[in-house]
Amino acid sequence: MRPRELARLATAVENGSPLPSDLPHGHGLIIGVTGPPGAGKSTLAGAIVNELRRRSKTVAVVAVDPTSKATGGAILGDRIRMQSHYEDRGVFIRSVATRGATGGLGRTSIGLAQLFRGAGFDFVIVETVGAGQDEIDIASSADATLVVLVPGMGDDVQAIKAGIMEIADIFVVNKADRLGADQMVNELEATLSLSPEHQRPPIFRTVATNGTGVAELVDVLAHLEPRLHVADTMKPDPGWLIDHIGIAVRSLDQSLPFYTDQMGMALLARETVDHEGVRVAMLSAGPSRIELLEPTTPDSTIARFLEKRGPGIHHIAMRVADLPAVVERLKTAGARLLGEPRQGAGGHLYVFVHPASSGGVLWEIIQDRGH
Ligand SMILES: Nc1nc2c(ncn2[C@@H]2O[C@H](COP(=O)(O)OP(=O)(O)OP(=O)(O)O)[C@@H](O)[C@H]2O)c(=O)[nH]1
Ligand SMILES: [Mg+2]
Repeated sequence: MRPRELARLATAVENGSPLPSDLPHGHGLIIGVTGPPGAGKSTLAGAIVNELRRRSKTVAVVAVDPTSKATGGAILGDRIRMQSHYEDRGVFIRSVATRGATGGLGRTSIGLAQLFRGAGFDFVIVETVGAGQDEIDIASSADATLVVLVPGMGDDVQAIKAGIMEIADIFVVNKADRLGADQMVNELEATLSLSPEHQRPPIFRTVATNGTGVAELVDVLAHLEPRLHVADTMKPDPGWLIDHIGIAVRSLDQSLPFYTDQMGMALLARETVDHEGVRVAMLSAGPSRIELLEPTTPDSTIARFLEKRGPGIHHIAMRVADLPAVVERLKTAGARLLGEPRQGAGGHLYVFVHPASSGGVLWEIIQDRGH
């Protein structure tokens, strides 16, 4: 994509337009960079860009500037351009001002990040200030979030802890050239020591202004695995999420130990749905769930399924952002729906699609609550 075309699309996203429907997902990684004002986030972003370019990686930067679009973007742009990326096609910088954004800063920056990832950049860095809802939203859409702290904010660590500790995948103590860097690292380590070892984010020290420590940080970024995103919130053709997979079993008691004891999945609920002639066990599976279904009457749907096809996957339930739109497309394509969308016990809309239309699996499509 040409820079001018990309800039035009970015402006459209900032103004609330959905992403182009033919935009590919892209292979790149989205990296959130957040922390208190003045921590050196922009300088660090610039240093990371330098290091990534040195490794021949392309990178886009989204900077959320709460104060002024003109100066914020210019500052970040200058930091990076100063370091000789002016006219570099492998770098693309966009700043978002609070006032320019429609539908929330978080949403806008996520949309921009997805746009740049779709445009093919290897990395997309999203800079935001603080630990508010926007940062949490961005963190949940990013493949990793760097939290940038600086020496001398000891007491602040306690204060910011609540919001920021959960979203940090990597801590960076920047301005390590200043007094108190060791103490800052120690305090962080002390705070983190409360959580299990394998869940503790690594801590890096950097001097963003001269690039010290940045290569080590980028080593980690370069080896990140893309995260499975729960919500690609700005996908026009809604990002979908498997809500649960329904599995027909002859006996819950015999089947459950595999899931709970051996797989180590949490049993969320067990219930009997009399009017459907089924006993259900819900298990947690990350953002999704596994639903085990055991028939209680010989004429129930599950009993008949077992008779015909034996134990196994009975249905897949998918959550979508815009159920009416999906139903519309299914109908237009002549898919076989089992009735019209109806309301479930929780008030949500859902519809079933016959296996004949889906390649052999019964699909349950559910309207996502968040929309
Ligand atoms: N001594 C020292 N100064 C630094 C370092 N990194 C950044 N700075 C300086 O800190 C100041 C703030 O840097 P920025 O990169 O603008 O910080 P920021 O976190 O992006 O700031 P906001 O976007 O306004 O929240 C600038 O004057 C930088 O030159 C560092 O590692 N050491
Ligand atoms: Mg900044």
